[in-house]
Amino acid sequence: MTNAFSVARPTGAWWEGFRQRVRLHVVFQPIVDLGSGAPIGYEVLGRATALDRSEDGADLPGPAHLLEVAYSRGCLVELEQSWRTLAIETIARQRPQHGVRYFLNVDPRVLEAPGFRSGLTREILTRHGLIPEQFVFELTEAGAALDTAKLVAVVRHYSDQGFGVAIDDVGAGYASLRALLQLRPNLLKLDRRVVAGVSHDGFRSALVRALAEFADRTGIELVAEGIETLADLRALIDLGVSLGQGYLVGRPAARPVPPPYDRVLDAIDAPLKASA
Ligand SMILES: [Ca+2]
Repeated sequence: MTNAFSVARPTGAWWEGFRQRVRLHVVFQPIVDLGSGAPIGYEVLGRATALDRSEDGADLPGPAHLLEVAYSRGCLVELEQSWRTLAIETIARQRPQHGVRYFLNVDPRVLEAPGFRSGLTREILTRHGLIPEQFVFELTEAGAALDTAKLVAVVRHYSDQGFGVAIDDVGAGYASLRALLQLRPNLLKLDRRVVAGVSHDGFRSALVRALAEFADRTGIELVAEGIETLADLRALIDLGVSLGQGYLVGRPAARPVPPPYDRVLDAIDAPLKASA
């Protein structure tokens, strides 16, 4: 397999130019226990803002697109590490809440990149008095580009160090079911495109119920992503999905703060609240 980095590596000048024009930062989106509202963790999302918008003329592409650009320029490791370091520094400053985990997105292709150094994240954590057990790596869809043996190695690489591992965007890509069988992750994140409309689509709700049962039997945690309506939230609780994330649950914020989820629970019918 050809390695894009070996060709693109000399374009490190692109990265320097990028860093001069762009401010990188991170935001935190809560993941809650849908029944009680207790936050079990926060997904850390990378963001980028053009420093001089007039010069740029247009908004920067979203994080996923930016990662693709960085990959094509041979700078995936640099971008991932920058966001990850920012995340860890921000978490360390906040004094992490007890029992709360931080979910970091990882593009599995970084492990194949020449600039990648094993154990770096752990070193940064140690420097800040944090431990791997407080963190979960979400393997993104880009992992489909790697073969399964390599993905299994990625999972082992992280779980051997004590990190949790989640498969991200389950249901969005064709490789997900196969990946699920072979990777044996700690956690599944159900893609928003599967979740949206679960309240009024019997086909969809049957699939979610089956996955919730699967998660229950295997001891895997299941998080529904992209919860945006009360009807879908109500349906998810009814289907046995215990954890969730989305604009209705809590919006991304500059700091990891518990969302006002009580108000959302209050909006759910009282009989259902009692049964949940
Ligand atoms: Ca994610």
